[in-house]
Amino acid sequence: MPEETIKNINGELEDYDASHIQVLEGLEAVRLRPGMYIGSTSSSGLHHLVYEIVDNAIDEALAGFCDEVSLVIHNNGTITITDNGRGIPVDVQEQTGTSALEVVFTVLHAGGKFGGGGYKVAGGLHGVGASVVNALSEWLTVRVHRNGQIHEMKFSRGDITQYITVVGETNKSGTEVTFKPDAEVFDDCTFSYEVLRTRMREQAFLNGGLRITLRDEREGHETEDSMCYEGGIKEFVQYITRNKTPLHDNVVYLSEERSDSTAEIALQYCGDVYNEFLLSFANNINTPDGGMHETGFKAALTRVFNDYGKKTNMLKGEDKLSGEDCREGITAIISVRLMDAQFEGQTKSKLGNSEMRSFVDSLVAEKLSTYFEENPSVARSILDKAITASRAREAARKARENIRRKNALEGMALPGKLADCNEASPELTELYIVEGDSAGGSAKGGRDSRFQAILPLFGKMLNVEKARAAKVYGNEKLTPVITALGAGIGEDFDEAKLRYHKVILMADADVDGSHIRTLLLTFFFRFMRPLIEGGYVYAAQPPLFKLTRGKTIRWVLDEKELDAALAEMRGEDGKGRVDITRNKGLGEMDAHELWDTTMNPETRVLKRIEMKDAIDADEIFTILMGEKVEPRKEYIEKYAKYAINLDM
Ligand code: TSJ
Repeated sequence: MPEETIKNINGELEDYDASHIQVLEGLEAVRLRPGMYIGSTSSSGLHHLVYEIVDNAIDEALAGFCDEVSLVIHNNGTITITDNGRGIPVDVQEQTGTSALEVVFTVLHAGGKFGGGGYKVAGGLHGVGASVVNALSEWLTVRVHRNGQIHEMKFSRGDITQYITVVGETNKSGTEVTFKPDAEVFDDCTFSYEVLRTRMREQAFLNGGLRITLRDEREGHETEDSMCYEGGIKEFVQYITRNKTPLHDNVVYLSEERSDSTAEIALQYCGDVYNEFLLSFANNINTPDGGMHETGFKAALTRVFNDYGKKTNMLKGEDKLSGEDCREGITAIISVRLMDAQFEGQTKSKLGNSEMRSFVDSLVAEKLSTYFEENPSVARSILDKAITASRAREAARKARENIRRKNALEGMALPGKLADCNEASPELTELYIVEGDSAGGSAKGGRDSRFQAILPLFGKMLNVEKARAAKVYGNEKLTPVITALGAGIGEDFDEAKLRYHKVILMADADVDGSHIRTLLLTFFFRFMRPLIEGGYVYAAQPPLFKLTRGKTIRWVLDEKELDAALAEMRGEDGKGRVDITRNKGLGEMDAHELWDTTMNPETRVLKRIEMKDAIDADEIFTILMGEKVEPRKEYIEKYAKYAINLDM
């Protein structure tokens, strides 16, 4: 706890003018509906607090006044973020009667509204500002090193508990913020080092030359990472393709600066990759739904490829490459900075500023064609790949046509192995995808056939990594999944045609089971991405342990619940003999047990698969199945205890 030198708040409040009282109401609104400001009060919201503060420090770096940001997770539930910038101004301004420091922490949407254009680009959580963090913190302390003095101000749940006070002398400049997220607001106040490291690494890549240091001081977790990438997004691309096989050694880098905006693009093609990996950012904020900058990039890329192909006679006559052909195997990062960024869509994750489309379009059109002229061998291998992609896509289209025709003839034949449910509305139905015969049998016996359908998987799994769409259609294991879901695949995928709104992967809790999950997730990620983005995919959680005492059997989900369950079963004297067996496969449960533990909506635990899980699966997949041997060896050595079997 901070030592609280609380000034006479009541006395001060009497002097407050009307606008000040509104300020207080403003932060009250944040506490009433935190989700409106930080998305949620779960772990994601908690970490947003950190990003919001860090974004302010990064803005100072963007303005050219700071080159180091540090984060320290302390042992007492607090976190400190420090920069070596100019320090937030602490002097009272005549017009407002307050200081920038006070405004930053007490006024909603304060970012960029002070300091005479001090903030060139508005970053942060789409501009909600440090005041939101303040409102949602049990306490927050800010120390500003400026003009030889250390100025300190303190708050509790958004209220000022100590006005700006000089607490010491200094020969440095910068801003230091420490806060303790409010346990009354957040479900869980534990910072995740991994989550913060991933985000900070991304920010270090996006702001080349900026050093971001992250330190964990929590007992038993002591660790530190210091990240600084002089190469910026160029190094970001290298980092993403590190386990793949690049078609060309050097990452292509294109950039342009205008008076009030900048755009930079880094890209590389890999021979052993058939999907596209496009990451875009506006003012350092990820735009997963793309927007104008992405649209401009894609349009120009396709045009440059076709123009170059025609000019060099690699493309003949009427041959034309589609946008997707041109992006097969690409890893690209687009980062733009602009004033008044407009974020659109439900999740505010799409850039709406239309001037960015023409800006990025002309940048790519001009500089990529120059690059191709100057590096003809690189251009040739990239274009070759796009032309191959185009042929494969044509073959896939024909295969799809065939399936469609066949379906029309047979009246949309469902796979023979599918045990369908009676209910027809997809909102109410669930498809369990189960590996293997015996588990499939138990699942069929245990299910509620009114709304639960079972699809057992048979046959050899296809290596999706090396396969193009055309092959996926013919695969004996995946075709039933495609037809059972009924929504098509690839560019044809139509969410509206989905036959089940819950797709539940049920596999054993062993190596093979985890393989099947990785594989199916990779397949969904690459060929039915909206299925994952729409939140339709779940993993069933079969219990890991079986406890037996005499005739009493109890199933336990995981290690966390094991001790409590054991104690309960041993009885009051604690002497009862309880046998623990690790549940190896779904087949070890009979139909009743499977229903009770894993399939009954009243008692089961489902894990919803998020994009992150799919991306992880995809990465593991690339490592296991890709053409590079070294990362595979590393992975296997690292996870040797799971005894991965590579001949799946
Ligand atoms: F706001 C905050 F608390 F989230 C925060 C702000 C947290 C951290 C870690 C750093 C910062 C911050 C703010 N670092 N640097 C600045 N810079 C200014 O606020 C600043 C300084 C000088 C001038 C000027 O015009 O002289 C203008 C600005 C905006």
